[in-house]
Amino acid sequence: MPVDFSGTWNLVSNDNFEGYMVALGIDFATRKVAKMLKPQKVIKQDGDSFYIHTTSTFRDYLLEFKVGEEFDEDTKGLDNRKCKSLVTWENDKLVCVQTGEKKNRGWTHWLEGDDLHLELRCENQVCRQVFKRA
Ligand code: VLP
Repeated sequence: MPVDFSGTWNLVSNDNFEGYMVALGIDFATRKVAKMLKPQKVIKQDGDSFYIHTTSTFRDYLLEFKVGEEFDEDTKGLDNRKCKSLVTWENDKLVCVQTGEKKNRGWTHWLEGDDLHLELRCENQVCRQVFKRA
């Protein structure tokens, strides 16, 4: 296990979340609410098994997967699409490719100092989020 992402993490910055949401086709009213949120992530990691629960006052989203095993993802409560998702290690970075209707969709998590980073990608948009331990 290269790194351990386990913990409770609070969002502290969220660059271009708007562009990412537009790329996902999230409607204006939902974007208006969503961009005010300060989501928390609870990550439980047991080797290559992950539980990532993103919670907020508005919606929450649970993702469970094993690194290297493709799974069917239903982004219910987000953009409500289905995709085939695969998470792999790229050195100490956790990289997810979400294959489906949207081109170039995926995300990358990594640790930098005491911070958790998340890059969310969709089409030509990149959102960069930083979290600190709660
Ligand atoms: C949809 C886009 C906001 C905005 C509307 C609802 C859940 C990596 C990965 C694990 C994500 C988070 C994606 C957020 C996309 C919002 C509700 C916000 C709270 O995280 O940690 O799934 O994909």
